[in-house]
Amino acid sequence: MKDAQPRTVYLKDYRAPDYLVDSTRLHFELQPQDTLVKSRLQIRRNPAAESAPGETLPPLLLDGVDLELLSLSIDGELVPASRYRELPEGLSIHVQNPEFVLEIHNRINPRDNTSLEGLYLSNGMYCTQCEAEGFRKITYYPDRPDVMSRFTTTIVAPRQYPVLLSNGNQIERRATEDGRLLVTWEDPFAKPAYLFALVAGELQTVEDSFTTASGREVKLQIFTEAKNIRKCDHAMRSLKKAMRWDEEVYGREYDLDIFMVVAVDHFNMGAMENKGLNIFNSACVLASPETATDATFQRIESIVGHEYFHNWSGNRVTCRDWFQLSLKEGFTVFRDAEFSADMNSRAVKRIEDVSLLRTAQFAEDGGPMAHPVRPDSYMEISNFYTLTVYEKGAEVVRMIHTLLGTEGFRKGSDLYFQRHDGCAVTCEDFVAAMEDANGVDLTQFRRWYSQAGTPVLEVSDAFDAAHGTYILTVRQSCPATPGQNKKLPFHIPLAVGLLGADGRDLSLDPQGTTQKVLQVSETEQTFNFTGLKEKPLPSLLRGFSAPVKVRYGYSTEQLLFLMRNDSDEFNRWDAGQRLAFMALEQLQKDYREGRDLQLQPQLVDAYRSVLQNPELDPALVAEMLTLPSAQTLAEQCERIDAEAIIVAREFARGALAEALKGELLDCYRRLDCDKPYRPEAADIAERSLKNTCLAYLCVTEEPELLTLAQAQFENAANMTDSAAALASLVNHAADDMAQPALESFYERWQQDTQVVELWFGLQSTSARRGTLESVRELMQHPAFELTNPNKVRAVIGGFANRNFIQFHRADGRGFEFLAEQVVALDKLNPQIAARLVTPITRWKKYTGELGEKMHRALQSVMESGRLSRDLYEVVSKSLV
Ligand code: B3K
Ligand code: ZN
Repeated sequence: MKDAQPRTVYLKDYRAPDYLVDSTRLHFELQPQDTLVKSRLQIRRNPAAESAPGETLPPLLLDGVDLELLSLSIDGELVPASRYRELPEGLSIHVQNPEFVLEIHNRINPRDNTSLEGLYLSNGMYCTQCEAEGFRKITYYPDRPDVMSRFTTTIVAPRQYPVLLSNGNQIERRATEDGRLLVTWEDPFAKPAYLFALVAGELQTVEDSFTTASGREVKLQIFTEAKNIRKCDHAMRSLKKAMRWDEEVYGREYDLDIFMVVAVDHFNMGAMENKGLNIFNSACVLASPETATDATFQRIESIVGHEYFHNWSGNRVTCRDWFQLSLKEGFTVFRDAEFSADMNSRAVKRIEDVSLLRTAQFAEDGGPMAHPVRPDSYMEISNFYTLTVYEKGAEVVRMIHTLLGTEGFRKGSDLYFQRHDGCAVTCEDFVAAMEDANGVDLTQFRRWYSQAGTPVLEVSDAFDAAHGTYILTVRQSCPATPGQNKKLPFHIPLAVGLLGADGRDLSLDPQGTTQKVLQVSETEQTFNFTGLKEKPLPSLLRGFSAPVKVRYGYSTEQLLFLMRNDSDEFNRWDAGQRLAFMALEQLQKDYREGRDLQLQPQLVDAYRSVLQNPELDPALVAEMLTLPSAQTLAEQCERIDAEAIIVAREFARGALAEALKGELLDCYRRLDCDKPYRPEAADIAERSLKNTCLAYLCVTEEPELLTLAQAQFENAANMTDSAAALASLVNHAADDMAQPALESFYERWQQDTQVVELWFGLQSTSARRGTLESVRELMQHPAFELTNPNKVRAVIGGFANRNFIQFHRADGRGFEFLAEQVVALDKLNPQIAARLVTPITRWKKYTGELGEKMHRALQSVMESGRLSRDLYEVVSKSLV
């Protein structure tokens, strides 16, 4: 385990590497506890490295963690101990020539590697995860992304591992003299070590092919254990769609003759874009209609797209250092979001993404770990694979797209790929390419990369009737974040439309434009719209054109009007969210002040008309009927009163269900048909609305409505309907109805890992009293493994992140439980532990005793003994 040395790495200290590695030959002899790694590196002095005048050659520094060094030689000669030093995390070697061949032999232990970084075993299959700094757990190497090398990899393994994979093309496959299998792969593209991959196992494959725009045939293969072979079709279809989309939208073709995907059960995140050999968490690639929900189908499409798109935005052009992570991640998330929007409903995809941003990223930006899209420092880079780097980073790229337009953006991306192909570059290089291709100046815009925090726009307006001029005044500010007290104004593209009294968009110029992107760049600015006859109603931040909070004093009537009329579907939904937010705030206040609770009748009427509007996309209706989550409400509070949030939201859901029972039931019945399952947008939309109605109906806890859920559960022919019904039963039915359903579900699906994970999640997120106790029991279940991140996320993560009600129980036991699990996990898998602790790091925002209890739980983690560097960074920064 890495120790808790609080070393901090700073962006300002970046220096080009002293040495380059032109070629890397690796040779693996696989054994569970005793894998032998031999590497042969062709090394030379980097001509671009800084060197002091007259300086002799600097030492060669290699990273290495948890390795047993067997031998070290240079140009065929063993290096004597006097010429190298073992460091806590690597080697320092005295160098005599500017060019040499370094050979290293070392031993590693994949079986005991529970960190899931480096080379490890998952259900008997060998696999690797090297990003960000996992290659150093395989062998000694300059493990930094600006060292790019051509890799050749030989794998020798016993016969029970017939599939031996690595990056690039297979160039050799034969038996060794002692009867083992030997396979060699050669990757023609230079790459950093973080894109290295190796897989060995007894795997089956699904094959297909793709012909690129220029007519090259690419072999596509998905590898998985035999039992999952029928769950690969959707991923394969998604891959081919992604390959075509990248050609059409970005002009980017795939560059090798083979593209492989491997499904692995033990994986720290969703997937990894290793060159030519993507490795996926099984949960993010395997699906069949009987076993996966619509949400899973869509997630698979987007992750397959994401990893594939990295081949250009990440692999061909990579990051100079890890501070530049958003260069590849922000851009690639933007690319995958546009891909999903093109394949499905654009408005719904945007709503989902913005909801995540507003709930979780805004909370991160307002919490103790807040950092800019391009962080200035870190203790452990794994802690910076965050919503800020990914989702806010994608919003920053989206804003550039908005500022330049589709064609301008494409010119910029073409120039970026052409200029930097084969190089390791910076966020600055990305912005410069966008500027140079379009002749624009994005100097001020760059602050989005360097300043943390969520900007707030206060908007007010006035109408000068005498001149027909409408004046919008925009003031921007940004709260202080750790290490950044004062912020300079951002350049914010603010998309607006103006609605007339008839609900139609007004023309904003003689050409009839109905939407403008205002360039907000000062602390306070006014924008005039002329030639208007009446005071319009502004529709602000259309499509969520910037990751900011907009404050404007909308009245209830104005929000109802926008909900009915806004031509921007996103803002129609957003008006409903604002309305619900106002109603819920009032309820919280009433609750705190001891008044009877009553839901605003206008909200009920608004929801009724949404439900009865046949013109709206059912998926959008489902989104519009969904109240802001408790987490979203919490994020928007200055201080969080969890109890008031829970009471208000539960009350509102109950009141809506009661008032709209008839309409919900009609809608449910209309959509409850047994069409054959297709994971297509139109069908997904109908199921989503149907199940939203079912969830509301079950809130009433009326026996005949719960029977609907029971019937749906028993008759469902797809997992979407089955899981939705079961969730309603678990949350709202009495035990004698819910328990048998849970048991029969497990009985039926116990052999299916992905379904068992879903089953865990349904229970850990149950809003019913006693969930914490069931969560503890689930951890004793034979299917639970603390060493499997998916199981941990389903059981512990489900409870801590997706069960606001039970996690925040007043006795603080939820927090204590989390602290206990985080400490236990840190010994096995520091990355997962550091991520899991997040909910209790926000203790400062909570009011009263709950905040104190959360604080104590966090402190108990710190006091539990030696922490990994990952967990230490998060906990120490959150305690101050
Ligand atoms: N690039 C990987 C993330 C690796 C995380 C390492 N801790 C997956 C992705 O973003 O595509
Ligand atoms: Zn990515």
